Amino acid sequence: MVLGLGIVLVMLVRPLAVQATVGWEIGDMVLDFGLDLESGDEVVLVDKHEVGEPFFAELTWNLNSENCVVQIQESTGPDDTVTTKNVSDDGLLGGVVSHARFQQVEVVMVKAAEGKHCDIDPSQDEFLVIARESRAPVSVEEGVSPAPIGAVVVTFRATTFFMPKDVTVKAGEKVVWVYADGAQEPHSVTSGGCRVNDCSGGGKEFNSGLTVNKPGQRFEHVFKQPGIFPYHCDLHLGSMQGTVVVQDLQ
Ligand SMILES: [Cu+2]
Repeated sequence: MVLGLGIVLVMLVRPLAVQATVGWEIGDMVLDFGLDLESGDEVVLVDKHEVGEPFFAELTWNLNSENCVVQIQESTGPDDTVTTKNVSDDGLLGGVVSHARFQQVEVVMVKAAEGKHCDIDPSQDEFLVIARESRAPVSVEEGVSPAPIGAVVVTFRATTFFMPKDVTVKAGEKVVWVYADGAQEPHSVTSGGCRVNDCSGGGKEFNSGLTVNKPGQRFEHVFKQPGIFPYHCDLHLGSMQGTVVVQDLQ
């Protein structure tokens, strides 16, 4: 298992007020990082001057600490007035992982709340992922209306595999797998169980293919029939495995 590290793009506003962010490309905003901020500290994670214009951003995060405040500056109105907003969960991913989208983002900021210490630790499964373009689901089944809110969400990361590993849903419910890592290492969500490292014959029920490789990307599948559905990642057979248990509606 290769531990792929995303490009960490952090500009300390205080005290390094003019240090530019470097190392990322238009269209890719990747964060997988630890932060340690004292009260009043603020980190700018995206600087629009690197892009040249306001951009779309889709945020996915899991921050256990209420000491950390995520904010965006968004330009609105005909005169592009910049307003600062606290980022809060829009509920799209059922609250299992927080999610938000913004259209005209100038910068994304993480601050330590007043009088608090903001400590983000990826090894504690805390993360903030910012995709600077809309990450559409990589697979949408025919005849299924998009994105019912309340789907069961499984996140996966290069460092912590599928979380939670095993989920239980009712027939007809959707499971959404969210790439919540900055590693940009391809993964798949492929149906089928494995015997040790032999997962051959999988992919009959569902298969994302190796297309899930950007933060915020999703793969989703509606489980219509009751049953037990083991699945795995085609590239990380030994470590990335999980099971979806689908219960009858009765
Ligand atoms: Cu994988």
